[in-house]
Amino acid sequence: MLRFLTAGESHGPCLTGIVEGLPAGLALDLDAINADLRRRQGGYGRGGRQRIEQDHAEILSGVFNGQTIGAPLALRVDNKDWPNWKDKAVPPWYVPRPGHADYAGRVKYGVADMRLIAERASARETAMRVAVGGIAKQILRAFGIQVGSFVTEIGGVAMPLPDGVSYEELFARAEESDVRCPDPEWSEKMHARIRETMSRRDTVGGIFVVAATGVPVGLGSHVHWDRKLDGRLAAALMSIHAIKGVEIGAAFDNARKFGTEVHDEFLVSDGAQLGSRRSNRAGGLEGGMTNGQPVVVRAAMKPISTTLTPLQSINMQSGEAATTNYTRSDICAVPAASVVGEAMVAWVLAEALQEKYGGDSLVEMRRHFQSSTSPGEPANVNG
Ligand code: EPS
Repeated sequence: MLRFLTAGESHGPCLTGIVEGLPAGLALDLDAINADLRRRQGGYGRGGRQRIEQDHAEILSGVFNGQTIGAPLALRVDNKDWPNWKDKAVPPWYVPRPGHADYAGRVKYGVADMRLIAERASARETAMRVAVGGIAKQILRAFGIQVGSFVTEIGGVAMPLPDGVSYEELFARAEESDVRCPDPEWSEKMHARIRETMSRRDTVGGIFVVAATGVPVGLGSHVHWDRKLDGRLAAALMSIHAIKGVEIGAAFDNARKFGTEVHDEFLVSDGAQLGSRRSNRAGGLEGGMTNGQPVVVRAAMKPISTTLTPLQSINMQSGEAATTNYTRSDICAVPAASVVGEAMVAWVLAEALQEKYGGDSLVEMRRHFQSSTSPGEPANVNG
């Protein structure tokens, strides 16, 4: 079973991750992990912190001569901002920011200074998720699966999805844009929306797509609620800071249509492969299992809750009305969140891949993968 944990505060010395259950014999490309860390740091609309950090992962265990050995893998990403904070006298925070973890965290953990909540609630933690997800991506790549993302909407500026462009092409185009939008004209409009938000001293959210191609049929399962892959993907994406909505395929649009307009019909002629479809409105998932089509999920991010313009709040020590204090933050982090979304989707797919084709080594996983049933070859359950 694959699992991971992260530890670390936003302004502490470092972020730490422990990944367990990795198959032995996976050649790890640290440069690819660090490239993803750089991608997460980018994006127009980020705050001053990203000029300080240069995220770089260090592997401390579980790897020998560049390959996993089946043992727990420990990772570390340093916070370059730590020396600036370690001896700093920061006044306690008594005024919760609406939308942040401050208020509920203070009540739940019984700490007066809400900075103690904000430190761990910070999206800084997602740097470690991207490093861990980078490992998951390398497992997937060994089986021909690719995960990428792009941004479709920022602050209400919504790009219509282009027809007939492959996901690989959309991923590649997104890399050219500093808002990770695959269309240059829409990129410029999103850029303008962020500029306008800055001048209004406000924040914006948006929507991104994560897609995975080359996914085999049958990851996840229909037999139990907690094995359904769509639920697991939604939970993983919703666990990312500020993500408040997840859609599988064209779910919300599908909800407004007739069944005959929605369901992805099978193609049985024209030399189409058994199991090919006319469309992919289901986002590659039926009955909680992958169906061989690209897995497509969208996530909605709320605007960052640290706003330059104060919001009405309360001083929790005095009980008096107060307005929020501005602390350095991002104006828009949707492009960064899309890279974190890739990491979480990659993680869930790698977990499901290992459940289906499991083994203690990559060689064993590959053997199981190669000998698995094909669409025209049912297992002999009912004679
Ligand atoms: C964050 C607040 C800002 C962001 C941070 C998330 O940090 P700071 O308070 O140090 O300016 O920059 O994100 C990161 C540090 C990062 O690497 O993504 C928050 O409150 O969630």
